[in-house]
Amino acid sequence: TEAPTKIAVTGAAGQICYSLLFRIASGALLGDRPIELRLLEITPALKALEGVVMELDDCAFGNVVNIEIGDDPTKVFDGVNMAMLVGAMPRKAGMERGDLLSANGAIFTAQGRALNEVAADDVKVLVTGNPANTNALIAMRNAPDIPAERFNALTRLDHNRALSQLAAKLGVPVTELSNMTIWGNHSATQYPDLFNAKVGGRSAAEAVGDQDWLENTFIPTVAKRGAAIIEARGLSSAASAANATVEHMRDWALGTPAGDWVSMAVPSDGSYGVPEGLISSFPCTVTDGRYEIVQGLDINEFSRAKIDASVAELVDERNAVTELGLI
Ligand code: NAX
Repeated sequence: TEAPTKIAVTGAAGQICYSLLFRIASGALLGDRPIELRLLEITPALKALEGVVMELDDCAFGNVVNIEIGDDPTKVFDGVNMAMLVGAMPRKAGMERGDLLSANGAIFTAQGRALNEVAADDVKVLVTGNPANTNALIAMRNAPDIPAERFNALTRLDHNRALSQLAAKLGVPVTELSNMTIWGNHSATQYPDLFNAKVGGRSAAEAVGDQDWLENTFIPTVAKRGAAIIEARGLSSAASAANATVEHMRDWALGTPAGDWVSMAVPSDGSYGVPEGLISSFPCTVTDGRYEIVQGLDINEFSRAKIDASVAELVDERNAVTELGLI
């Protein structure tokens, strides 16, 4: 029998994981392959996590061979092939940006070190917990023995939001759209690019033919969608964030479709003028479990300014965590 793929998930008793774990366990990530779940939580949430595990048991998923839970990353991450880092410290009222960065810094330095020590050689790490790009940078820099390219951050939710808004505007099914890109940071400065996106093979910006909509409706709607969900639901996006987390990891493991690409925040190799080492979102294709940043896309003046602004924010965040001694 095939050895199970060991999948670590953090923040396992939280909102996103209440969707995510069931999607992973039902086969949305790796199909019928046997899996072992390794679930990390903070000590006070372990009781609630036991309840989630009871529910996972009650689904009687055939491919889940084992579930381990715990509050010690060096135990939970032992031998893991995939790590989805969802748990993070949310911004509370009155919290300064520096406080948020240090609270998350403590989490992601410890988890980066633990992965470095005990994860499997082929581990792939995806950070969903915010500030996702900078948390991934912290984990990466604290795991010097793991190749840097194995640390990604999630911008797939932004990517899917952009596809959905574009499909609604054009009155076409999302299946007619391809080549969407989110550039930069998973934050309000992110840049969803309609110039390189395609509808039926033609530039989506051309098909829309309305620069005012693109600039003043589309971009802010995608960038502020998280806030709109909180406003409507009273809670932040969870099922859609779980879906995006599964899709990113699935595509990273199993590949992207021919002729298309996806948005992944990955350590920059200097492509498109993004400083090397920053974890920034790019258009990526994946073959045989390895991703590549799509090269040679045309970046017009409008796109250049938007990408530069988001990358400048990532540079600021990197400077802040450097000053805090986290990397
Ligand atoms: P919840 O607050 O419901 O759950 C987070 C869980 O993480 C809690 O159960 C908490 O106990 C746990 N946790 C805290 N510190 C931990 C640690 N050191 N080790 C293990 N677990 C720990 O938040 P949820 O709604 O699930 O969101 C999780 C994170 O995803 C947040 O940071 C959120 O901002 C972020 N998001 C990221 C998105 C993205 O597209 N990248 C979109 C959705 C979401 O906003």
